[in-house]
Order: sequence, then structure tokens, then C-alpha cells
Amino acid sequence: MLAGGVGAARFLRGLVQRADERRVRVIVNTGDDEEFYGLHVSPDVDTIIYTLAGLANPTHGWGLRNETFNTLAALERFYGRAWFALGDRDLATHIYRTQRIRDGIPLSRVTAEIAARLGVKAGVIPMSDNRVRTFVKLRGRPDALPFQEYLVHRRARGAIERIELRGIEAATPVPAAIEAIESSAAIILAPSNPFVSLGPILGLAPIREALRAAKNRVAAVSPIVGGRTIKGPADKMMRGLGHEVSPLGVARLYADCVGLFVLDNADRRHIASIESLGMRAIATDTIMTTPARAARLAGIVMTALAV
Ligand code: FO1
Repeated sequence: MLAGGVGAARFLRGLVQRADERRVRVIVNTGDDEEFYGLHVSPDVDTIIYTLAGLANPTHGWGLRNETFNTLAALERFYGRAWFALGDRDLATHIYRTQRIRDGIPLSRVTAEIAARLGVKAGVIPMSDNRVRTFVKLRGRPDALPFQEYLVHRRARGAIERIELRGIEAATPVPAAIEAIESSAAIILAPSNPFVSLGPILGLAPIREALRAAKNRVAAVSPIVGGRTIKGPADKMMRGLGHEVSPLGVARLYADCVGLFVLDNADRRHIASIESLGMRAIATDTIMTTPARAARLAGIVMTALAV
């Protein structure tokens, strides 16, 4: 599976009820990674790991459940008001990750260590060990903003002019990501933001090429339902960047590398136009309000891919 954060984690929670978790591999976006308080934060990687470990915060989707924020409050004495909340126990993950990276261990290996310590059986593979940083250029502002600054600090306000994936040209995928695509019977693009969650993963040329070669085994689930996103700013981004805010608009972005497009029943009318892009399209209930609904959706996607 190719994954961003919370939307992808919801789907994954269903997938591991329908597939043996030990055979699942998740290629995760790292364009959102940022440094706070000298610590390497990898939000999408942690969201996936915490979800699979059954430790994720059920309200937010990110961070840990039953978390406390005493250290953050103490840090505010030195740094001023904290707009990015790292919980007390979440800090342990960040201290470990940062120390290992400082010791020269690649992010992919550190991620595997963290996942294993938390009892995760699936393979969690950050897309690259090289630094790729997502920036958002807003209309009327001279400089592009680092992604977390845009999403969390400014609450995704402002009209989007451009997304920059800094470092993408020089970055190479983690070899295990390519191997996973080449050897998997089914590859699923999660219902994540096509620009800032899946965009960085698909922006790595060898990953996109591997997906193109596997097109008949690749499915994508639409993050747009009835003209909007369930969570996050994907709809605003599509509009701002001049794309149609519909499953068809998303399918156009994936036309070269996706063989099956899964959209919500509410958007059935787009099936024919999506199929004219050269992929199959099926409509079903894609709203994952419960783990059982996520499992049902995962089952439908896998059956349609003939797994
Ligand atoms: N999102 C927020 O809206 N506010 C936060 O304070 C916040 C803290 C945070 C800490 C660790 C982590 O792994 C994720 C965190 N997120 C927070 C979520 C995250 O920044 C975004 O949801 C993703 O980057 C988007 O995929």
C-alpha cells in the first residue's frame, strides 16, 4: 500500500483484518517530516505505526492514545507557545529516531526498529532515506511554507498556488519499496491527499515506473467523496491547483499507473469518464467510520483486483 497519514491508516486498519498483516507492506510519505525541538518528526510514518500497533489516538488519528503533554508545557518555557503537539510518550519515539539517525542509521532501518518494538508485523517502509520536504506556496505570500507550518500552524488557510517537493529530484526510493511493488499481488493507493501525501511517493521516478509496469495490479481509492475530502485539505488543493474536485480529477492524476479506481457510490456518475482514461472503475461505500466498514472496503478492493 502507498500511504499518507490518517486516511491511509483508517484504510489499513481494515486491510489487516482481511489480509495477513505479515504480508502487508506500507510505503509511507516522508515529505511531511519536520524538525521540532531538535527532534526528527515523521508524522505519516508514526501514524501508520501507531495505528497498526493499536496505539493511535482515536480522536485525532495521529499521536498516541491516553497521551499527556507535560514535557511540551515545560518546553514552552524555552521555546514559546507550541503549535505542534508532541506528547510525553510520543517524545520517546522521537528521541530514539533522532538519536539513531544522528548515529548514521538510515530512516528506513530506524522505522523498522520502531515498528518491531511496538509489535507491528507489517513492513513499514518510508519512501526514501533522503530528505524530501513538502512546501506550500500560498497566493499573496512571498515564500512557500513548510508543510507542517501550513497545515497545523496556519490550519490550511489561504489559497494554494503551488506545491513544492524540495529534494525530490535527488532522492532515491528505499529499495524495499520497489521490491514491494514488484512482488505484490495487489498494490493499493490509499485514499490520501494526491498532492502532499501520495504526490511525494509518486514523485520518486523509480516508484512511478514500477507502478506503471504493475498497472493491472494497482488500485486507488478516491479521497474525494461528493466534491469534498473527508479529512484534510485535498479538495482545496485540487481547486487551487486547477483540477476538477471529483474522483475523475483524482483519477486523471493517476491514469498512467492505476488499473482500478474505487470511488464512492455518491460519485457513480463519474464511472464512464474514469474508464475512458484507460482504467476500470467501481463504486462502493468508501466512508470508513468504523473498522468494520474499512475492512469491508479493503475486501472489495482486493476482490476487484482478484486477490
Ligand atoms: N496535527 C495537528 O493538527 N496538530 C498537532 O499538534 C500535531 C502534532 C503531531 C505530532 C506527531 C505526529 O506524528 C503528528 C502530529 N500531527 C499534528 C499530525 C500531522 O502533522 C499531520 O496530520 C500529517 O502531517 C498529515 O498527514
